[in-house]
Amino acid sequence: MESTRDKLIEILSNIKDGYISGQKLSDELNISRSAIWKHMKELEKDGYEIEAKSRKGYRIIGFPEKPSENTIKWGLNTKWLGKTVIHRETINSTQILAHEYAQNGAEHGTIVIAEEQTKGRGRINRPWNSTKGKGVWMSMILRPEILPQQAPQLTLLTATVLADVLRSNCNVDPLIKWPNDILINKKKCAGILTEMQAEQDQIWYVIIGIGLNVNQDKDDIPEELQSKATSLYIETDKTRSINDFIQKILVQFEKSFNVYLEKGFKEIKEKWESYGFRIGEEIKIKTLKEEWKAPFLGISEDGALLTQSKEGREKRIYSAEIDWFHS
Ligand code: BTX
Repeated sequence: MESTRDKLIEILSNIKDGYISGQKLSDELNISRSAIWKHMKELEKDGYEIEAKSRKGYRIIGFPEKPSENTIKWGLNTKWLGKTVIHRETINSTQILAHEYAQNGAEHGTIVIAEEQTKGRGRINRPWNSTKGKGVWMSMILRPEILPQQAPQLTLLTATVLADVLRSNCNVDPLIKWPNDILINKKKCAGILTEMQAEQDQIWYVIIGIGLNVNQDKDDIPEELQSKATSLYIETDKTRSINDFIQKILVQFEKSFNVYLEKGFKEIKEKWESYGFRIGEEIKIKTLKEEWKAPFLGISEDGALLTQSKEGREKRIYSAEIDWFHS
């Protein structure tokens, strides 16, 4: 159940202009005006900035740095993405909780975020290291009206969104390693995991998980990952607001998603290719049956890697081991 404190924050957050009087708050929350005043003092202790003006009332002018449902929604400039935010301090995986919410009918655009994941996961159940408070660990629940076979396009779209946000805000040069790793200086800074529930020709829901390393320093990254993982702090020597990143990702995702629905995959594909790591270069490909070298030509509409077969014919690769760092 929502506590009085949560209701108070919600009411204050929803006042875009002006103030709300102590009397009105006390009526709405059914508590005394002195209880309201005590709550305000508690909020201030937690980093909320509250302005109290005589004869006008109260308003919030600043939120604490730490992410919460309210801090994420405060000033978030989206129409449908992030209108419902589910936030947890610690959780096994935001994907697992997002599946539960989605199965119980959570609306399109609901997001699930956590400060810390104890069982963050990557593709094929690989572990995703999610240091407490140092990164964006978020899952988005979407109910897109597209065919199940188009869902991989959403992963590629998400990769372009992350690359755009990093490039425009952090003065870095991100590249996307097919299909979905975001690299900075050849090390992985973010990963994307797309999971869905669908029937033959209908998607029930898609969950897009984003893991973005923001403020980890070298010691936060497990030793076995140090040669291949990085964070924005390691790359730029600057700590950044996690809240701010979440909002920027949500705004950019909503924009790109709308472009995708209106115009199809073409623009997203072109953008993806503009960020594609080693596109146009020769790569080493290894499938169950064979191993060969061929140029990386781009991606196809269904998200496959376009290359050439040993015989030089165009070939789509859906899964293979690729030696990205040597050719
Ligand atoms: P992936 O399978 O492409 O990458 C997983 C691999 O990446 C691991 O095997 C490991 O080598 C490496 N790795 C693990 N943790 C990190 C890290 N923090 N930074 C860089 N490399 C790492 C990528 O899967 C998809 C990751 C999605 C994570 C999000 S977080 C929110 C949501 N909840 C959840 O459980 N997963 C998603």
